[in-house]
Amino acid sequence: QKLLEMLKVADHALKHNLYVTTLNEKTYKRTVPSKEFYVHQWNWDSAAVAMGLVHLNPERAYDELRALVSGQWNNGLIAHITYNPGETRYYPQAGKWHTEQFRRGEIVTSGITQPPLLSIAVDYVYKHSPDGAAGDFLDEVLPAVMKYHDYLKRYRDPEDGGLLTIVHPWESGTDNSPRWDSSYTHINLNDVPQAVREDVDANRTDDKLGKASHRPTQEDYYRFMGLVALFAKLGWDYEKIVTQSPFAIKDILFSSLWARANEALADTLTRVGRTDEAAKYHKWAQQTQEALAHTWDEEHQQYCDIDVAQGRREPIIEPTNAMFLPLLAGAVTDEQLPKVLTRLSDPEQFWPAYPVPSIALNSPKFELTRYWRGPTWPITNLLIIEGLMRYAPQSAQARQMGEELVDRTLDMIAKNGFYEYYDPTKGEARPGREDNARQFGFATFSWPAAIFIQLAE
Ligand code: 2M8
Repeated sequence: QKLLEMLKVADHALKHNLYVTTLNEKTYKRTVPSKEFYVHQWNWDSAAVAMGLVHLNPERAYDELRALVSGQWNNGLIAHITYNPGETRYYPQAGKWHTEQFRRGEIVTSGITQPPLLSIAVDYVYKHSPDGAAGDFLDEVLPAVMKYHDYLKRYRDPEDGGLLTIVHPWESGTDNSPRWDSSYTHINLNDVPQAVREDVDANRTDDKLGKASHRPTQEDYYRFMGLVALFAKLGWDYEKIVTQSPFAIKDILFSSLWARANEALADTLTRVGRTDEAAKYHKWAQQTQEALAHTWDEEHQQYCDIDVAQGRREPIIEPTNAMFLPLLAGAVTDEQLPKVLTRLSDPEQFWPAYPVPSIALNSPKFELTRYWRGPTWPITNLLIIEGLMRYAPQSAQARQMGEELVDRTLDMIAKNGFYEYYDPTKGEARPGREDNARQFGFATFSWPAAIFIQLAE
């Protein structure tokens, strides 16, 4: 009964966050993460939303993904934000990116991307569609998805080593993760133009940047916007950006999704009889699995991101939940598996009442309410669940933990409603602007609603 009620509320939340616009004489339907704050379309949020939506209303899932690929650049980039016209509340506003020359007519985007959940969503939506319903959708979206993969391979893995480079913390999806602390020491705040800092200062308000005590700090934002200004100055030329950015990381979360995304794309292509084209993506998936396994650090018992900015090659040791994403990629070796599960199942680290916190509870950097530096996030739980289930056939422990994580995630969401993130110790919701939550109905967040639907299925 409770479950059915929650599904209705989830449906309501996803309708509440729907934006309908007409651009280039076409109608687009985009589900924004939260109508009260994130008023545009975000890349990996929308991918997750589509996977939930397909169970309620397949047409809306197709619309979501169609809208997501609509702003694709000629070089193949699918941006992290596709802007809704007329909305200026969220910072940075559309004009701050200086991406004019890459826009498709009236569709305005940012210039960076996000973890590549897209093809996983396309494959999922296709598989869960009623018979024969998804054909047109696939014809429309598949070329864009393949072009996006080619973009990622070409510009983000120029050395052809299997791991992808992100050039901005926002590309990781885990904006202010402690994973980036050591790289920040190489970004001199004095190098951030004065005008950029003043712009951040002028926008540091709760409605544009969110409650200060929960969100990334002012200095984080100087760095975020300093990088945006630098990339615009480099004309959004990704050959230059990847070599010159002071922030360039081989990200294990991003790369794990990349491996899984290539498998998913290969799967979709195989299903529609395009086996020859699938082979390339299988190969990329395998190459990334091997590369991820090699990032394992025996001393610290974890997979590591690698800082590759400006010729560096420094492994990053931080106990964040990104270290469990290689499960999703199928990159974990027989020898590594028990070690990964030992770490994940430790209540002092990653398995408190409401796992999986974004950083280990016993890390000195753990902060209960600060965004990607403590709270539990439904999106990373979903990916870790998929990862654990991938190892279920060979590990009873992985299966049991996967099932338990489904239950605890559903319970956490059901108890609170659809918030952006949650307290891992009590499972309470920690919305971006807690004190305003009731007043503005800020709790109506799309991700948790869609993920609730997907997990409840
Ligand atoms: C958060 O990121 C945006 C910037 O992209 C922000 O902090 O303003 C992250 O949690 C990201 O993963 C998510 O996609 C986005 C929208 O929910 O919000």
